[in-house]
Amino acid sequence: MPKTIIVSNRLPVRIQEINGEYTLSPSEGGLATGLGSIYKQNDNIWIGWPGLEITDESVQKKITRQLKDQSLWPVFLSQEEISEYYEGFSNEVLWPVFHYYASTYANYKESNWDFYQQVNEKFKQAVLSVAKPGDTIWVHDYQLMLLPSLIRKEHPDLSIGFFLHIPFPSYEMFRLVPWRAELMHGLLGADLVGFHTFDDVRHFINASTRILPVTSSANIITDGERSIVVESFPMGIDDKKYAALTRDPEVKKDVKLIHDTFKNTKLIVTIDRLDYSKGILQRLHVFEYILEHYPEYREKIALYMVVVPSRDTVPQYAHLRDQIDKNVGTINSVYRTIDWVPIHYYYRSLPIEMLSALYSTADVCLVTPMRDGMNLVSKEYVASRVNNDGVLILSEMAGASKELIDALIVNPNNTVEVAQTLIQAINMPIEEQRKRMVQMRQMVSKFNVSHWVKIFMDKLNEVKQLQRSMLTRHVGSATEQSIISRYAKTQKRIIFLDYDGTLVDFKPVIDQAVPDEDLYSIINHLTEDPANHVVLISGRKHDILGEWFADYDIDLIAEHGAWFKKQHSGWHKLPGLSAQWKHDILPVMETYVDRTPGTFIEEKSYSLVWHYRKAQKGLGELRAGELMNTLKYIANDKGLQLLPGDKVVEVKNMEINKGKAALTMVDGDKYDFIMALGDDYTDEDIFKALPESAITIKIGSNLSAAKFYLRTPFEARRLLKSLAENTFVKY
Ligand code: GDG
Repeated sequence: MPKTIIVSNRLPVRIQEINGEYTLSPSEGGLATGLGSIYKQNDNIWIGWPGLEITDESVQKKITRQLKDQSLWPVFLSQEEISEYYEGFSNEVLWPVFHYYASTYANYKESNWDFYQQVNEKFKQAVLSVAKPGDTIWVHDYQLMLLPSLIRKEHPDLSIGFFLHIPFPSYEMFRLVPWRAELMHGLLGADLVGFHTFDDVRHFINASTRILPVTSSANIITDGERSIVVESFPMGIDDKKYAALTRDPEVKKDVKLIHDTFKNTKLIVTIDRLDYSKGILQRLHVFEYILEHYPEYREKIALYMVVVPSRDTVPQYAHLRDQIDKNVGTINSVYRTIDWVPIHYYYRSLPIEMLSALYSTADVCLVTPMRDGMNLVSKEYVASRVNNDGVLILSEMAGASKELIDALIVNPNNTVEVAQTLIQAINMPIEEQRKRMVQMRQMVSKFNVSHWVKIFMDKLNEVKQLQRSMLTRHVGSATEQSIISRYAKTQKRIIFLDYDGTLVDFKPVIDQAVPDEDLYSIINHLTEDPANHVVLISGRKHDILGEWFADYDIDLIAEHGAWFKKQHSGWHKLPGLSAQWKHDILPVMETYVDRTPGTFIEEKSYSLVWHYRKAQKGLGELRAGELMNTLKYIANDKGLQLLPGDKVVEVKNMEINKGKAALTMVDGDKYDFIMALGDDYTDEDIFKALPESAITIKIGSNLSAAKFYLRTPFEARRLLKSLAENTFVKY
């Protein structure tokens, strides 16, 4: 039975060594809870580092056995690997860059990168040792960005999902990483790449198309033949667990203790891992600002600050810890009184019961990271407010702010704004608290962690099925044989061929894409058979097509169907067309040429085309969108059609359409073999217009209304050659 393999840097267990014996206890992290429903089922497995260095092989074996009983599979790492791959590359390169701290904290060390690759390889080996065809792999987070491609290389058909728990930065940040192309390539080995927010999705798609030769359309990245779907899946928490905790006797005891201690003070709670991205120092500054500028709040408020030890072997984290100690000490020494301490600071991990007691008693939860992928603390606070009171202040830089819109949203860099918001929170009337909290609780409950797991896995299955159904459409040797045998049995055939991108590759300068000897010989071979009627149907200008193909036994349709030319006779155009509209459209297009270096206008009899193939990457697409928007209304009024093509925007008369043009050729005549090859948007009209029995083939991409696809003009020519070899009608 196919299984699911979860892969993350850490396994969801804590291992403790007591007198040579190892005990395993489950970790309480959100990921462990959320995925618990999956990895404990069937033969599913979770692969990861167990969290401590174990060098002795016999101990490794013993622990492996213990873990196996819990569906866990260890990847043992040496101290050197941990410090170079995890502390070095993951936490001193990726973490700062992805949290917009590149200039302050990123340290691009070659040896860190070497170890990052080496450890990703090690994880690959672990995956390969358990993966079977048909399995689904779900890779988590920034420590394993190379893994999807490493696995894909060995098992091209596996279903691979990747989820990034931290933000994906804008291209301008990501490009700073010396190994950005390798990292991006690593991720694109996945079928589905998930992020917490839509902003991350946008940044990722943008970075991918700038760094690698891939294209994107909406949320799909096309890398050669593969389509990778990119989507946001905001992670949730186990809300019921937090609500249930509030009824736990242990928690109730802690709640009473907190109430007694903070009888006459409003309690503000903050909980974070030790990290510069969490804005802990900035938050202390806000608190100090209030005590200084609003003395009436002294002795009326208290900050309960829990900082969970994390990564303090990394120098920047040790330094941050010292800074926090110092600032808390200064504030407390300046403002404390005999029976009031402004800041209650704990540098340790608290038992979950105490955490729950704090969540359920705090009047305000202050969550002000400078950047955060999601931030689960904010959701845990909401889930713990079973009486629907309490106020959440949330940084707009946390992914959670996109969902918890009823929180008081602040910019964490704005000390005065955060201070005033804190005062607003302390004084918020209970009705308003309830109104906001009810909305937020509904949100946290509906989009909980099981929902997150479900929608990610459902989407991954859907993507895989979509890819499979597309793969079956590639003209492989079996399909080619069946097309040839149909061809050989038929007696009256019509073959529509688009030109650019179908028979010849695109060239930076359009007039360079001239037909070559090989192409002429293919046409000659095809047309030698009197049963074949070959039609070249292109968006090119009619005079150019005439120049190239007038001497051949083929019909020509130029400018998307504005002009027709039967073999060896003259051109005639579609009746009733007017080009008056050009006077209005041309000046608008010219302003885009003036503003966008590398672009130009091509004028055809009944269309105007703005080309941006040589424009700055990204700018061309942006301006194309703008141009389409600008022309939208005027085009409608004038009966024109706007066509976004391959690095072009074309405006033409509505009546002109390759599909209609192709149909006029087919109608009336009884063809028993109809085939069409095309590569772009305008060819879709042909694919849709032709009868169901037609063989329609898209060149270059598998997203199309066509029945089949081929990868390149080279493959298209090869198919035509094979057909031409069967060129004489078999009676
Ligand atoms: C990364 C991303 C994203 C905290 N103190 C104690 C304790 N905790 C638990 C909290 C919460 C978790 O730790 C922290 O989760 P966050 O989401 O706030 O932050 P990161 O650790 O940075 O997580 C983040 C997340 O991945 C998930 O995708 O949201 O943006 O940076 O669950 O409850 N737990 C206990 N005692 C403590 O003292 N027991």
